[in-house]
Amino acid sequence: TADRRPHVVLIPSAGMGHLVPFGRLAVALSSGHGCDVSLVTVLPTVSTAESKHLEALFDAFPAVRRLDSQLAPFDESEFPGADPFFLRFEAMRRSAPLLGPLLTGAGSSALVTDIALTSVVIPVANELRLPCHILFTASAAMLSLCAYFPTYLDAHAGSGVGDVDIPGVYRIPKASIPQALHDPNHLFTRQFVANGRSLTNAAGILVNTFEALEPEAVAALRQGTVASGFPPVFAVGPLLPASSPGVNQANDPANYMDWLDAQPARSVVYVSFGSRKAVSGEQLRELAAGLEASGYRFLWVVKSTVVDRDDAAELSDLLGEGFLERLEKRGLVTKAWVEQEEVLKHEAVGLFVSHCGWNSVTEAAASGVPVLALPRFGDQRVNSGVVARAGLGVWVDSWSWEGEEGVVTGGEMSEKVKAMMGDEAMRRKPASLAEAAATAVADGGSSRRCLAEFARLC
Ligand code: BUP
Repeated sequence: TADRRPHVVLIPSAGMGHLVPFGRLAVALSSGHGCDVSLVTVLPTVSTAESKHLEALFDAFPAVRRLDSQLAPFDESEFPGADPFFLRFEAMRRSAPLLGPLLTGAGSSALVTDIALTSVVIPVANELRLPCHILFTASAAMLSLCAYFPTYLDAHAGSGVGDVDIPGVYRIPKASIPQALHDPNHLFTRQFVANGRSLTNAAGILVNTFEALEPEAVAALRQGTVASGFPPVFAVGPLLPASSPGVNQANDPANYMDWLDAQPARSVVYVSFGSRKAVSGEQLRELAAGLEASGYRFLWVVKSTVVDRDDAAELSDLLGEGFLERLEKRGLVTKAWVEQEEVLKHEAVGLFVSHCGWNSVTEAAASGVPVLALPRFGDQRVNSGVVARAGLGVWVDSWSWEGEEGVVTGGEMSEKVKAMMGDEAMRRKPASLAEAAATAVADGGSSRRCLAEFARLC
């Protein structure tokens, strides 16, 4: 009936990069679009950051219901040495049949699942006669790669992965294709291809981007140029932070906001490489040297392990003898969680040295802060390409990063930081992207209209 309130069940996978946008979508749908919303959780989470985030989210937004799901037994030793987040994806994929009874009990009217679970959740949804949508938490460029890659593999069987020219989008150079995808037997590749093939069976695809940031990819996906029969694409980004104290874990042991308040406008370089995976000790020390030599102030979030629970290393050991003492007045280094959105919106911040996880890119765009891209793996090189193409920042694509050719040296780093911090003109394009982002999510804007249109389908 017309007055029925839709009940949308969101099924994220693992890792902050996936959980953060799902939480934002949950809040947007429940507070702005008249939906009842449930979020499926699998406990314990892989990282501490995820469990804190969930706790704070449910606390601050009681309208978002929590639906606890279980994992079927799964022998992880099948995949020795695999990334713990990929292993969790696999465990969740194998547990998809358990979702049936859970969803029936919850009385849902539509599902939104993560790309990592797509090919296993769609059959469950079909059985229950529920529309199954996807929230793609990475870029539209990655979505187009995901949609096109199975076709590419079929056409290049046995010849290895080279440059991938995505119809209607652009050519992704071989070096930017996520490393795992060069190995057809890699756990991630098997999941990626299965999910890519199933995309056309989804009811719709939400993607956390906006038209001004990725015009080519959004248009090509919508026109069916990337894959024919592609479902409707809703560019709903940048998904806004669920702004409520605590939701982003506002435990500020380093007092970084006070520290930022005391710095002059646009004087601070913010450095963060996301919530997961360590950079090598050698690279951390080169970065430290680069920041020191640049002469600029900096706020640096250091993560040195794949999963935060394992992170016991001392900063002084990671960054080299005497670094913290020498730079005490100029830089703040923390291993704690910071509220990145707030940091990027702070007027003291003039540059973001980033691994280019997609959430970080959208947050930089929304804040108008130029990005110096230091991608490491996964989709980060593709995202860095988006950053460069959109004029959001600079990517030296010959810089290797944890790759065969070694590390980016302190000298290279400091030169780029100085060039970018010293160039006023560099801020113009990011500022105009921030305006475009604000327009897109405001009343009548493209992202806001897409989300409303999507909510009507639920
Ligand atoms: Br670290 C850190 N505070 O201290 P990405 C991260 N974040 O708010 P990732 C903080 O976590 P994947 C911190 O703002 C972003 O929303 C940050 O997502 C937030 O990178 C999110 O940028 C991190 O996509 O995830 O963590 O590497 O590999 O899945 O992209």
